[in-house]
Order: sequence, then structure tokens, then C-alpha cells
Amino acid sequence: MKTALITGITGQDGSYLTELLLEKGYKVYGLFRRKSKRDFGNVEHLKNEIELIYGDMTDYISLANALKISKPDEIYNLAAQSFVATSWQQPISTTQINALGVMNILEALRIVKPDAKLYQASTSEMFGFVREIPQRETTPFYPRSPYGVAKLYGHWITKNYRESYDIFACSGILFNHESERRGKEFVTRKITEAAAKIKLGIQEKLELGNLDAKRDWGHAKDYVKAMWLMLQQKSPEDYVVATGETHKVREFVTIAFKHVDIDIEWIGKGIEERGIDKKTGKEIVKVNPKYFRPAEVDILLGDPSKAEKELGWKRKISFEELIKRMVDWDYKIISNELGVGA
Ligand code: NDP
Ligand code: GDR
Repeated sequence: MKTALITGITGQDGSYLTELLLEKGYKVYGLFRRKSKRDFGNVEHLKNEIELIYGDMTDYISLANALKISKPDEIYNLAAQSFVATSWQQPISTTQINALGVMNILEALRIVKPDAKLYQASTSEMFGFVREIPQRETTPFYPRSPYGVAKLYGHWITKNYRESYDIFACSGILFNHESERRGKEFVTRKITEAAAKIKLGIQEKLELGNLDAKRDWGHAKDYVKAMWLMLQQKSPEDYVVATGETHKVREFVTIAFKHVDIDIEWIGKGIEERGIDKKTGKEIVKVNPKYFRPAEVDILLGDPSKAEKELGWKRKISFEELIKRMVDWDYKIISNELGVGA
């Protein structure tokens, strides 16, 4: 039986990865932060099948201890302050977690369990300002947020430890992946939740920032398979994981509302742009500049050919199916809360 330690186990990806590893017969340990209100996040339904160890990415001792207890064959370092917008409000803690946190886990691995394999959660945010489209493993980096800059440190220090100490450490450069378990501050979940609430008559309007931002969106369930595959290879390498399709935020909104039978007509430009319900003439989407970012990543579009060729990875869930699943989920849970059934 193989053993894995997952940092960030309570997050979106941590929960899908836990399900995958349990299915494969792994013993799964997770790093768990102390909170004033005990909350298992996305692994509430799995808490009896896993072992949780208290720790924090900024606390080296706790990581060394977690490795000592779990003796993992594989470490998946998914823990991060993962919301880009917050990285301007909390630049120092974001850097401590997303950059130095990676150094901490690498040092813990090197000292306590040097034969463990490590997966580092790198991101397409490292590409940032457009240098090449589509973006691939060789595209130059130009991050555009404290989050992206900190993640780039994590990416390079992982590569450096691999080259310095001959350890098995690799990074997956994952493009945006979403799901029914996505945090509600991220644009996709904010949209699908609003579509359900507006349809059910408990929300008037959805306020968004940059509707022209383009993202390469996949489903998290597909993406955690790529993480596992990377650690099953003979030698550690970095891979882009993406769908190879890009869509504007506006398009995501149109499809999500269409799924609850609301046809949107877009009128106006820039901060005056509005989304109108064609049937009722009511304004349901509005731009609010408070959601604009100090520096934006305009377009992300990944080229997953290396992962497809070398890992045999392929995404299964399409863009439309992703939106449908998220809207259906939000509609169901909100209807249940309202007691109107779904
Ligand atoms: P989530 O925000 O859903 O989960 C983040 C996890 O990190 C949570 O379990 C959180 O724990 C934990 N965490 C945060 N800070 C600390 C800390 N100081 N010490 C220990 N744990 C901490 O993120 P996702 O699941 O979406 O993403 C997983 C990883 O992949 C992240 O590193 C993210 O940056 C990266 N990534 C994500 C992409 C995406 O589109 N989802 C794309 C590319 C990369 P708690 O519950 O206690 O808050
Ligand atoms: P992102 O995800 O920054 O790409 O990072 P997010 O969903 O927050 O933003 C995507 C794009 O939508 C635009 N946008 C809005 N975003 C939010 N959150 N709220 C809004 O109201 C809104 N309106 C427009 C944003 O400006 C942006 O262009 C995610 C995270 O999971 C990171 O951890 C990960 O590394 C990257 O994806 C790849």
C-alpha cells in the first residue's frame, strides 16, 4: 500500500485527489490547519477514511513532523493562498505560504524523507503577460500578481532542488480548473451560484469585473489525474495541463444563464456594459470596477500536448459540461436550502 501526504487537502483539488488516491488503495494523510471553527472543508465526507495532521506551510517544524508521522511515498503540495485578487491585499502572507512554504516542504523532504516524490502545484498565472499563445512548458514567464510571483518562486525552487539534490520533484503548470467544490469567490462559481439564485428569485443582480478576460477552463476531477500521473513517471519533469480552449468570462456567463433558461443580451461597452434578460428586459449583470485587478492576465490558453503524449492524460469534461454541472449543483443545493426541491 502506497502512502501519500496532501497539503491543501481541504481545498477543491485536495478533495478530488484524495478520492482518486483512496480509490487506488493509498493510505492518505492530509495537512490540516487549526481554525477557530473546526471545518473539514471539501473532505468532510472523507474524514473517517484519512488521517489529518496539524500543520501550516509557514511552520517548517510542523511540516517536518507531518513527514515523520506519515512517511509518505508521495507528497502533493497543493496548499496555497490561491485567490489571486487577495494576493494584493495580503502580499506578505501570500508570499510566505506560496513561495517560502514550498521551500519549507522541500527542506522537510530533503531532511526527513529524501526518497519521497513531490508534486508542486504550479500555475498558468506564472505566464501572466502574454508572451506566446498557446502557452507551453517553454513559454517565458511574466507573472502579473503577488500570487503569480510567489508561485514562480515555488516553481523554480522545486526545479532547483531537483537539480541540486537529485530528488524526485516536479511541477504541474495547471491552467484554471473549476468544479462544484470551487470556492465561491472565484469567477466561475460566483457566476453559477448567481445564475441559480437569480432563477430562484433570491438574487437581483450579478456584479462582475473584467468580462473580456480569457481563461482555459477545465474540471478539477480531470486535472488531479494528471498530478498523480506525473509522480508515476520514471523521471521528474514539469508539464502544462490545460484544455487547449479559451473562453471569455462573458461567454461563461451567457452559457450559465442559458442553462437556467435565461437568455442574456449584452448592451453597452466597458464599465457601462450590461447583461439584460431578453424575456423581462431586466438588468441582471452589471460591471463593477471594484472587481478589476491592479494588473490583469488577459488571456490564458494552454497547450497540453506534452502531458497528452507523455502521460497519456486527456481531459474528459468539456467546457459546456463543466458549466452545466456547476449550475445544476448550485441550483440543487440552493433549492434544497429554500425547501422548494430541485
Ligand atoms: P483552494 O483554495 O481550494 O485550497 C487551498 C488549500 O490550501 C486549502 O486546503 C487551504 O486550507 C490550504 N492552505 C492555505 N494556506 C495554508 C497554509 N498556510 N498552511 C497549510 N494549508 C494552507 O485551492 P485549489 O484546490 O483550487 O488549488 C490547489 C493548488 O493548486 C493551490 O496551490 C493553487 O494555487 C494551485 N492551482 C490551482 C488552480 C485552479 O484553477 N484551481 C490552477 C493552478 C494552480 P484551509 O482549508 O485551512 O484554508
Ligand atoms: P484566476 O481566477 O485569477 O484566473 O486564478 P478567478 O476566477 O478569480 O478570475 C478569472 C478571471 O475572471 C475575471 N473576473 C473576476 N474574477 C473574480 N474572482 N470575480 C469577479 O467578479 C470577476 N470578474 C471578472 C478576473 O479578473 C480574471 O481575469 C485561478 C486560481 O485558481 C489560481 O489559484 C490559479 O493559479 C489560476 O486560476 C490558474
